Amino acid sequence: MSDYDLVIAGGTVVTPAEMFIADVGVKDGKVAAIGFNLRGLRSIDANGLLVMPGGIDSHCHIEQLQEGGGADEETFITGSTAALAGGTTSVVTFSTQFKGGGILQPLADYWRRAEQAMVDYTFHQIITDATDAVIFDEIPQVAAAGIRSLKVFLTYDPLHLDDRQFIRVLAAARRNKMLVTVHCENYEAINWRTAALLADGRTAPKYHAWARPAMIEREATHRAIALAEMVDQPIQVFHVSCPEVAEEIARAKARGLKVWGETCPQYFVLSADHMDRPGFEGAKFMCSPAPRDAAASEGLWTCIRDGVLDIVSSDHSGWSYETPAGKRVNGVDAPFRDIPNGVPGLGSRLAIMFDQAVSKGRMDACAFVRLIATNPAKLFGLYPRKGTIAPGTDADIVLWDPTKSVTLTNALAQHIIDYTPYEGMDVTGWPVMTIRRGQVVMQDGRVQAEPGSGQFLAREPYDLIKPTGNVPNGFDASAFLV
Ligand code: DUC
Ligand code: ZN
Ligand code: ZN
Repeated sequence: MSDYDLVIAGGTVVTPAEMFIADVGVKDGKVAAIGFNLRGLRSIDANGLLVMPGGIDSHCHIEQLQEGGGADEETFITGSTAALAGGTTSVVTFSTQFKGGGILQPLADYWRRAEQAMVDYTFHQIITDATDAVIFDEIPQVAAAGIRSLKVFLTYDPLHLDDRQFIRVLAAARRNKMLVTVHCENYEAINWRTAALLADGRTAPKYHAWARPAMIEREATHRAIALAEMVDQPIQVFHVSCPEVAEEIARAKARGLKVWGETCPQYFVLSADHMDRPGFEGAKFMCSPAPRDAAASEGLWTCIRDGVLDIVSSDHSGWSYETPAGKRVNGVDAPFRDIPNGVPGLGSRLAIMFDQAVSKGRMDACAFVRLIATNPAKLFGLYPRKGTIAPGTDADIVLWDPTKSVTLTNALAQHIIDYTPYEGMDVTGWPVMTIRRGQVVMQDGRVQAEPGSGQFLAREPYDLIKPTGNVPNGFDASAFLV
C-alpha cells in the first residue's frame, strides 16, 4: 500500500536549520512526512542529491506593464520556464502605476497576464504617484486583495518619489499592514553627475557606473531608513550593491529597527569593468545600482554572514541585446543615460549563488537555503507555506546535484531575453529536478507545466512587519490622513 503520492527517497534534505538523509513523502501537493522507508505511488531516487526548498525569487520583473501599452518581453510563461529550469518555484513580480493614473486598473490588467504563470506568484505594488486617491482609497484595496508589499523608487524618471510622497507611502503601508521595498539611489545626484559626464563627452556604457557611485546609494539608503524610522514602518532595501551601503542597514538593525536588505547575484560576479567592453557590449551588464568591484563583492559575504543582508533575489529584468525594443531601443550610439537598465538572471540565480556560496566554501547549504528561499518567504509573508521542507508545507522542492559542473549559456537560462551576462561562467552545483506542489515540472532541463498552473499567493498581515510602536514624541502621525 502507498501512503504518499510521491516519495523523494534517500536524498540529503536541507532545511534552513539542518541537513540530514531522509525520505520526503508528498501527499496532495504538500509535504506529508519526513522519515525512512516511506512508500509512495511514485518514488524518485535522490541518492547523492540535495533536497532543498524551491527557490523564491522575491524581486523579478516579468511582463511588467509599460507606459503607453505593452509589457516587458519576458512573459509569465517564459519567465516561469526560466524559473522552473533554475529551481525557483515562486516569484514576486511588479504591478506598476503610471504617473497621472491609479493603481487598480493596471493591477487588474497585470493580474490577468499573471494568470498564465507556471510558478506560484504574488506582486509588489509600485507607487509612482502618491495622490490622495492612491494613498487613501486604492492602497487599502490592494492590501485587501492579499498584496502586502509596496515598491518605491527614490530615483528614475518617471518613477521616482520625492521625500514627501515617500513618507505618505510609508504611512499608508503602516495603516494597511504592508511592507515597503525601496530602490535607494539619489535622484538629483545621478542627474547632476550624468549631465556633467555627457557635457564632457563621456557617453559609453561604462559611465553608467560613474554616474551613480556608491555614496549616492548610501545616502538614499540612509534617508529611506531615517524616514521609515520616523513613520515606524518596516522596509526592505532592494539590491544593495556593496558593504558601504549595507553598513546603513547594519546600524539600523543594531538599533532594533525593522530594516532588511536584499542583494543580487550580479553584485557578486559582475563589476563595473564589465561595462567597459568594446562598443555597445557593455550595455549587457548595465543595471542599477551599478555593479562595483571585486572587493565590494567579497565584502558582501561578510554582510550576509553577519545577518545584515537577508535575501539574494535576481532583479531579473528583460531587455534583449539585439532586438529593436531592447537595450538598443535608442540606437547603439545612445549615451548611457538612454540605455535601459537591468540584467536577466531568474534562471541562473540559484546556480550562481550555490557555486559562490557552497561550492566555493563560503557557507553551508542551510545558509544558502535561507538566502534564496526561507528568508524571502518569511519577509514577504509566505512562510511557513513556502521556504522550507517540513510536514504541512507546499511540496516545492528542487533536487540539486552539488557535484555537477556546468558552463552557463543563454540557452540554459531558458528565458526569452537573447543574452545572459553570465555567458561562459563555470559553476558547480545544478538543479536536476524541480517539483512544484508535488508535481514534477522540470527534469534534466526539460520544463513541463501547464500555463496557468501557478497559483496566486494571497498574503495576510504577518507579525514580522508589525511596527515596533516607537514614534517620535509618542505621536503617531500616520494615523492622520495627510
Ligand atoms: N534596476 C532596477 O531597479 N530595476 C530593474 C532593473 C535595474 O537595473
Ligand atoms: Zn530597483
Ligand atoms: Zn528591480
